[in-house]
Amino acid sequence: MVKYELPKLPYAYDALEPHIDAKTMEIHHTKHHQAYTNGLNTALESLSSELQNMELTKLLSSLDKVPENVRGAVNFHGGGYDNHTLFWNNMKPNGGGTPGGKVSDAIKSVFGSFDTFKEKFSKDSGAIQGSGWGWLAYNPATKKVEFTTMPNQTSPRTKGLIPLLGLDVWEHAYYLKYQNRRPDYITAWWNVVNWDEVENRLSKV
Ligand code: MN3
Repeated sequence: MVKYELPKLPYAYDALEPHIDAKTMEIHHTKHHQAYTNGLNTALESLSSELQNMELTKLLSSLDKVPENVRGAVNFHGGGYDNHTLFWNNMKPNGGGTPGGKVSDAIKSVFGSFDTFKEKFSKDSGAIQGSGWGWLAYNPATKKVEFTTMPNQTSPRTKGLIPLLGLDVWEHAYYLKYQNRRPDYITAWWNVVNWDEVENRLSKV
């Protein structure tokens, strides 16, 4: 059976300063993401070998095939594993700005303008009650991008969507630096968005 391992960060813990502080990054990666990794490995132990060997992205979009007694654990820890792997890579030092290429076109065709999209993404992610994520995702059914929020660690893949850009708004992602000021964290986060990675993901759908 595949044993998932905590992926390495593509940059140093302090690389996203001052927008996201080093201590938050270190704890988020070595404690939280590690916990989802461990939880996923434990959940997989009770699955059939067919499901154990399925790619995680496929497994998350096929949760109906997972026995009910372990489905919640796969949804939570598998989603947490995949979401955070995406998250680290959709940030980079000196990121931000506006996207170009296909991402820009896709956003404008749905939201009208990048600014309208950014405002909606920020506002609706900020309004998530409790823990969750804001996502820009590609919908293969409509062949368009869309914005969606997801609760806790539930992956957009569970709705048949392909995640392009995710924002973790769990308190563990910002509390040390921003305390209760989630909107300030979101405003700062736009400065580290890695649009090249988003373009890369969209080009593969
Ligand atoms: Mn997190």
